[in-house]
Parts: sequence; structure tokens; C-alpha cells
Amino acid sequence: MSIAYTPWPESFAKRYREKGYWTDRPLVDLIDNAPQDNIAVICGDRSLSYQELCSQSKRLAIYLQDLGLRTGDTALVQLPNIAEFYVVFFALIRLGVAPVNALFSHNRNELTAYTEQITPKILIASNEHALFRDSTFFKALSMSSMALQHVLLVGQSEWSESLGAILHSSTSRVLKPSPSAADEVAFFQLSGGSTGTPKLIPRTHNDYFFSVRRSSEICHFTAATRYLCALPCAHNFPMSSPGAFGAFHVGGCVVMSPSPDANTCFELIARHHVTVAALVPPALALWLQAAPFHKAALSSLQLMQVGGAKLSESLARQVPDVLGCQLQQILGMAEGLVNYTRLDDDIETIVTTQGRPMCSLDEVKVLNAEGDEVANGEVGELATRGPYTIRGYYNAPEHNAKVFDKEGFYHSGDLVRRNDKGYLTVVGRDKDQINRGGEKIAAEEIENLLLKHELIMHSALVSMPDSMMGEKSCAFIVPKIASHGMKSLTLRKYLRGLGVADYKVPDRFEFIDSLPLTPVGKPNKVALREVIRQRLQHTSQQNNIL
Ligand code: AMP
Ligand code: DBH
Repeated sequence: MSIAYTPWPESFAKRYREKGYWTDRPLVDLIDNAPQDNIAVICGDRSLSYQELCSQSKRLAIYLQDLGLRTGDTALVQLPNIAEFYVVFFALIRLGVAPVNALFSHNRNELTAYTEQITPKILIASNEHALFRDSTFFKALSMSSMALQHVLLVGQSEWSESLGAILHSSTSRVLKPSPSAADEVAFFQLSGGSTGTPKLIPRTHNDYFFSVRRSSEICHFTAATRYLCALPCAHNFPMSSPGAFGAFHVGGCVVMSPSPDANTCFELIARHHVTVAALVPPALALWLQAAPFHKAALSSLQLMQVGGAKLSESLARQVPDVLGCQLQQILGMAEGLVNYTRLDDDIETIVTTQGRPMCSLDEVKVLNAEGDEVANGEVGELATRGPYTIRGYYNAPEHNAKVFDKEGFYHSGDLVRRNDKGYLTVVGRDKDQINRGGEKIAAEEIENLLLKHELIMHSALVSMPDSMMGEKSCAFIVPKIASHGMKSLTLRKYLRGLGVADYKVPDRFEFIDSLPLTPVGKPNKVALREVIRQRLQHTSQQNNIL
């Protein structure tokens, strides 16, 4: 059984194969074909060679096969930045079991939503996460989703099998691999989304493998590359742009960091001679502040990749001097298209644009509100299709009809300007999403949860400017009764009680009597963003006076 997804039309698939972009190989070849004695992953005091990564993932695959997992099944995985993330990923890929890799910051709300969508047979998680300290949540999840019968945990646990014990057990059995076909779904990426339920992104072996290979080439990754994985390992950026997989493809080494914190990372860079790191802009800002005191520690660093949210030109300009390495900007999306500034681009291009598409068959249109293409230099919405950009979200026909046009272009909701050389600069957004320093929040998801509160009549979540994060979130609340006595603290507690990931809990609440509306009667978010901008400005002026 294969997993249903919206395929590329035959004529496109043919072209992608003819061009050599799609090679019909399973993703597990990334590690199976690497020089087996090279170090693949460094994680704390452990280092795993490719041979160990391959054999551990085979050992786990045998175990999972014995449990009854088969091609076309799905798995829910939530792991922190540890080597086991890759062991688990490739074990599942060997069997044709497609995982959703939830972020470690995700909580009950998100894991439940993913479970409902993919009905996984197994959960693989860590006892470091509060949800898995005991069996309560897993039991509830498996009660509501009957297919979910198995659980494996990293770390000691009294109520589940231990992943570590399986990986280090011996067996004389040989795995019968059964990966899904290369043009079938290998795994699901997560979308930052703009809708009530988070949408899943089906990625095939062919399309993902290509994006990894081409990215690795653009960024000049080699067996000498030592890539620091400091962003959440399940995110598309550190996974594939070129990320850990780009390093695996060329037999390079991935150094895991538990967080993007400057001190933690600087120590790892110095100890393991890291050559490439990838960050979101707020983390970069903290590195730039800390770096002058740690120049020697950073001497091996050659390339600093920044993406996920808009990088200010002023921060960008500091990178070469302060970090002593080259900057690369990346505009990517888990749906596919990834743009890179090239390593030999002039400095102005590198600091003022977010790059150009990675390959010649990436088709990009910049569209005005009427859907017509605008001239270079003018602002419009970025729409794209290509050899690694999906043609539809998983099982979401209604939403797909809105964001994919008849020609199969994905309308990203990003407002960009394209220059004559094809480089894109992000200037804004036309989607109901807050980009909190690279972490995306779908406004509708939080608004719907707030509306379940018995004292709330209307809610609207909008972005507000923040000097560190770029954007933070502000919830405007219209209470059902005027003398409501509601406090921000109560609503934060309420949302946490619903199991919402911390980064999605609004940074600020504003209580108002009614929401301003657009002519068609929707909440006027442009007006609300202006209200909060003015209030923040007023507060900061008052603080300056005081
Ligand atoms: P996601 O849907 O979570 O994969 O997020 C992809 C979105 O992140 C893009 O559509 C952009 O809105 C945003 N994004 C990614 N990289 C950049 C960047 N370098 N500058 C501005 N926005 C970015
Ligand atoms: O924000 C993103 O989703 C992103 C950023 C940079 C991404 O998916 C990527 C590179 O591949």
C-alpha cells in the first residue's frame, strides 16, 4: 500500500528524470553510499560512523518489521537534537514507513493533530519531554487513534520499550528492506501553515533527494564539511538545505547542538572544528553579540547560513567581520522551493537578497492581486512549481484548491521583489501567519482555541514588531461581557492547559470592545497591527520619558 499524494503530471516527471534531477533512488542511499568509516554524527561524547548509523538503523528496522510495520504505514516521531533522530529516520525509510517528525517544542495539541491526520502505528519519542514522563498521554492518544499500538522511548522508562536497548542489541537476522518507491511518499514535512489544523507536506524520495543533492553542491559541501545542527533537527532547513542530509550525501559530519545558544554552539564549534552553521535571525543576533569575546573559538567556521525569517541588512553586514566567515541567505519552505545566495555572489547581493532558486527547472512567478505577473523590481506574491515543490498538501482538497493554482503553482503567501538576475527579496507576507523569529504560527489555529473559551466572543491574532524576534504575536480579545475581569495570565494558562506549544502562546493580549472589520466583514488585521504598533510605540516613548 502506498500513501496517497498529489503527483507531478507525467510530462513534468519525465522532464525531471531526463534532466537527471530525479534518480529513482531511496533516501536511505544518502547514508548507505557514504564512506562507511567516516564520522556521520557527533552527539555529546558519542560519535557514530556511517557504518554504525547504517547498522543501527537496520537493527531498528528489523525490530519494527517484527512489530508488524509495513510499507505504507506511518509513524509519529518527536525527538530532540540527538543522533537517534537520524537512526530512526533511516530505519523507517528502510521499511517504507513514513514519519511525521514533530518539533521537540510541540505539545499535546500538535501531536494529537498529527496523529488524527496520519493514524500512525508507532510513536517514537523521548522521556526528556514532559508529555512522556508517564504513559498518560500515550494512552489517551492510542485510545483516540486505534492504529497506534506501539511506543518506543529514548531514555529510561518504566512504561515503554527503550530505543537504546534495541539499537545495541545483537541479531543474526538480515533485514529485508522494503522502502517505498522513489516516486512515493518517503515522509511528511511540517508546514508553518495558516489554517486551523496544521497541514502536512508529503515529500517523495525523488524530490527530497534532489533538493539535498543540489543544495549540497551549491553550498560546496564535501567530506571535510562539519555541519552544526543547532536548529530543531526536524525542521526542513537543518534537514535539507543542505543541512544534515546534505552533509551525509558527501560523507561529511553533523555535529548536534541541543540549542542555538551562542555559548553552547561556540564550544562545539571549537571542539569539533565546525565549518558550517545554520541559524534563524534572532539566534544570529545573539551570536553576533557574543562573538567578539570568542574569536578563536570560531576560527574553523567558513559559512554562516541564515534563513527562516527576514534578516535585516544591518545584521547581515556584520557577519563577515564579526564571525570571520561568509554569509549565505536562504529563503526556503518545507513545501519545496529553496533559494540561496551563491558563495561567489557579490556582497551587496548577499546582504540585500534572500537568494535565487536552486535549479533551472524551478519556475517562479511574482503575481499582483489580480494574478498577473509583475515586472522585476515590483512587489508581488511568490508562486512556484518545480522538481521538489509539492503539488498538494496531504489530504487537504479544500485548502489545496486555494493555494495551488490550475497550473500547479504553489502560492506561498510571501511578498517578494525579484531583481533582473532572478534574486528574490522578501518584503512582507500575505498569509494569516506570524513568523516569530523563524517559528511560524497559524493565526487561525490559536484563534479557534481561544474561541473555545467560555468568556471569549471574538479573537484575532496578529503580529507585532519586536526588535529581537522580528515579530511576536498579539491576541486581540473581545470578551462576551464587558466586566469580564479576564487577565493575560489566565488566557496563557488556558492555552497551555489545551496543550499548545509554548511558542504559539500569544506574547501579548489586548482586550477590546469590538474588532474592526474589513468591507467584507472579516477582522481587519491591517488595522489591528497598526493599533498594536501604535500602543507599543506609545509605551516605549513613555519609558524613554521616565
Ligand atoms: P514553513 O512553511 O514553516 O516551511 O515556512 C516557510 C516560510 O518561512 C516561507 O514561506 C517564508 O514566509 C518564511 N521564510 C523562510 N525563509 C525566509 C527568509 N530568508 N526571509 C524571510 N522569510 C523567510
Ligand atoms: O523557513 C523555512 O521553512 C526554511 C528556511 C530555510 C526552509 O524550509 C528551508 C530553508 O529549507
